[in-house]
Amino acid sequence: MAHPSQLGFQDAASPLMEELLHFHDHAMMFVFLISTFVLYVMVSMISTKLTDKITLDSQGIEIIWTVLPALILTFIALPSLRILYLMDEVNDSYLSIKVMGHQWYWSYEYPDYNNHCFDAYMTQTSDLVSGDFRLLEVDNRMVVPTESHVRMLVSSEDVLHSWAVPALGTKMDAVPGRLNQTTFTACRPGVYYGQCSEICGANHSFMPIVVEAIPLVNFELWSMQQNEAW
Ligand SMILES: *[C@@H]1O[C@H](CO)[C@@H](O)[C@H](O)[C@H]1NC(C)=O
Ligand SMILES: [Cu+2]
Repeated sequence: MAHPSQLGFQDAASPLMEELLHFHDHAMMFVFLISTFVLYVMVSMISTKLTDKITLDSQGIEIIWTVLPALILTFIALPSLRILYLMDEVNDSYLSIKVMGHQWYWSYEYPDYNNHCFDAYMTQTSDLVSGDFRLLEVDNRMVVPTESHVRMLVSSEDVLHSWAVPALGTKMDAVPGRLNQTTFTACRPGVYYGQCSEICGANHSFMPIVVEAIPLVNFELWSMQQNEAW
């Protein structure tokens, strides 16, 4: 989760999020270079030394300020497209999980694991135990194995929702009547928090997402326990 008054992104927990962070830094480099340059030019123009009231055109500088921005835009667009298509790719996945948005909770289904399914409601503030995060904990976490491709099938039972976990670089709109897919790979064990990211009604802020990534052996144990409880 983000820590209080955090600036910037959460640490990446999936290869895709790592790519996104790199791209963000790459784009910010141009932003800072251009802002600094423009500020410098504006400040220097306060003195009249750099201006000339009889200049009508200047071929040389016009070529530079046309070609250079075009080059910069290309250097931003190409990596951006690369990540866009990378995020669209759903490789052979180890397991699929179907998540449905509801007003106002998420429900999960594991078709590869005996159709195990459960709802995940936010833990009320009065039920929190010490160390829990207010408005972020749920009663049933979505458990996944680490270092495995997980395919999420996302849809909604009622209105638009969006299933998003920032640290995993995942965000997929849940549209009623439509099924969409996205994928992530958690590279290390951990508990990752997210929230519904499409305004969906009165309790939109109270349907958080908790992904618990554990090693595959522990995941298999977890799924066996769930089946016994069933
Ligand atoms: C699925 O998600 C992608 C990417 O967000 C989007 O372009 C596409 O329209 C969605 N498909 C459906 C059926 O909603
Ligand atoms: Cu929602």
